[in-house]
Amino acid sequence: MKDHDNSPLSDYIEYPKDEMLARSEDFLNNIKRRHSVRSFSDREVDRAIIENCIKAAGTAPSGANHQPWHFVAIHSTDMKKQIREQAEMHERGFYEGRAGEEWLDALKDLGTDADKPYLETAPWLIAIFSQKKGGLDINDRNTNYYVHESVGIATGILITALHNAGLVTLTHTPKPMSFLSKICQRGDNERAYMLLIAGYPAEDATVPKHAQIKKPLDDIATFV
Ligand code: IYR
Repeated sequence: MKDHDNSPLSDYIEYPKDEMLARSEDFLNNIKRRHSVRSFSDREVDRAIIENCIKAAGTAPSGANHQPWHFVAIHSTDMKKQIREQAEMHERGFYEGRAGEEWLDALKDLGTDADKPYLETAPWLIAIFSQKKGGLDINDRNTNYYVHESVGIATGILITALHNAGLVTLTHTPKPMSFLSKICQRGDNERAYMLLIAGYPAEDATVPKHAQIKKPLDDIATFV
């Protein structure tokens, strides 16, 4: 790569080793408090907070830096109502048979069902779309690469940013999700990837015990 195509890494911060360890511990302790929450308060959350979290998601690495994502931040009562109606309709089909016995068994400790009142209660729903074609310019229609990976990373950063701001989230993937494209009026180039619910937790919010069991390091990592 030509030198003049790069600029110095001027915003890197090197922390002293002990501070680095302390920061890694602090982050771990903080992110351990992230839970998927299924009962939301209707308290309002400023749009500026959601904007910052989406901007944070937009810094994610992506294939060829095409940034193959679009976030629709939904505050509209009418759109939330439509989304709830459609999601519950599909989820009823899922829970009443389409899921199959093994899948329903895997979900039983989470206590989920087809009722999704939080889709209307929470102040914000963020519909995440992946883009088949794109590029740096909004009008580009070049091939996108590693779309699923890229949008997954951006979504992870979004969830982390929302948690860091002091909000709770739920990742929701109604099946099928194509109704989201229609309600959000997204074109053929985009595919619904996930719906994030974001807001304050309800005062009586709970977290399933099952969801709090995280695999120990030895089960998730190998150091060689
Ligand atoms: N989409 C359904 C079912 C569901 C599936 C999985 I995998 C989960 O981890 C949780 C729920 C729902 O939202 O209820």
